[in-house]
Amino acid sequence: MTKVNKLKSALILGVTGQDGALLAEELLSLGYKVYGGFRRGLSSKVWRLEELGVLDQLEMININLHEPHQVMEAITTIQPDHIYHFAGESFVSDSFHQPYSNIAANTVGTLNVLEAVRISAPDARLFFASSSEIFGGTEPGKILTEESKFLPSNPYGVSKLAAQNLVNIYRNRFGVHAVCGIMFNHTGPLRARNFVTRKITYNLARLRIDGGSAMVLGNMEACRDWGSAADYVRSMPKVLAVNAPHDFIFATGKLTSVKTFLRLAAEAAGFVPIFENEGLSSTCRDKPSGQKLAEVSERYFRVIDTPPHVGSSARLKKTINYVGELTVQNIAEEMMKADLDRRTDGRLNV
Ligand code: G4F
Repeated sequence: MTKVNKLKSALILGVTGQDGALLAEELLSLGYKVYGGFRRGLSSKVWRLEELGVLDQLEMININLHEPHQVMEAITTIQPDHIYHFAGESFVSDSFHQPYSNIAANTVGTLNVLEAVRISAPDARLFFASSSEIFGGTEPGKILTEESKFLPSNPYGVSKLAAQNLVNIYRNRFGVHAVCGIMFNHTGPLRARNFVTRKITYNLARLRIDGGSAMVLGNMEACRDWGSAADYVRSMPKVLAVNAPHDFIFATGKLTSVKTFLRLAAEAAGFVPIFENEGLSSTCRDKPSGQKLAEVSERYFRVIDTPPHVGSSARLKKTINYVGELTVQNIAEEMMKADLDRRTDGRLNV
């Protein structure tokens, strides 16, 4: 690891994921020396960094957040000005099957980062990616704010809330400059395929170009406040530049159903989607060809699905003048284009 003194430096934990890769690109464009933390063997896939053309500009560091000494050593050596912590488990429904690893990755991992900052890089500024899952089923029908009650409804939400509480304690008790971004669902072309938006665009590209069987979804009526990962990530360095650390909701305030996202993406792929039947019998077809695009199976329904909720980014707007640029329709179109291009180029494993 080489420390370059004249540049501002940033360490991104979880650099191979959607947000990590986008932020790496953003920070490089802002002139930062960027260290990319990744966990070898678990999330060492670098396709996003390659697609963005930034991999060779990063200094990649293997850091297992479960190992306090590794975290401490990396942070002590690099002495980053900024640390962005995205590493951990992010697939909500897995957290019911692997609650221990969820809590270990998301809560204990964050504790190890906080301890390393407190002890060996007390001047570093830390951004922690928390989640709207900390709200669970709280205050139905209301627009959620940073002051809303936290009531997680799955182990993932609990792991993020515990980590967020730790961040708050380190900020208030030890003076660590730490910010939590309470991230509502955000997506874009670099989303992993297990999340529903990318599952949809990946499969629509397959159906458009190669044909084959319809994709199988869970609850098409489920709704989320979907924002643009690129919009959110671009504002993170601005949030860290603010001298008073705080927690901030990143949200659009608008709900969209899985069905609507499917319709927008299918239209962007050149289909004319029509929906038939209800519930488990729901299907989506292309009207002119009759090709079946999607059907529903109980297999993808969740034991407990977090109810729809929307967030207010008023604090973010007020503090850094945040304005999201992309609508859900823009996002669906961008994702669809990326997946059609990848399939045309034979890049299917991303
Ligand atoms: O895309 P999803 O898996 O994302 P989910 O559960 O909202 O979690 C994401 O957002 C959270 C923040 O709000 C993050 F904390 C978390 O790390 C992650 O980034 O599911 C979205 C909705 C759910 O209601 C789900 O039940 O889509 C519904 N859905 C319907 N069919 C499906 C499917 N989800 C998936 N993954 N696959 C389906 O076939």
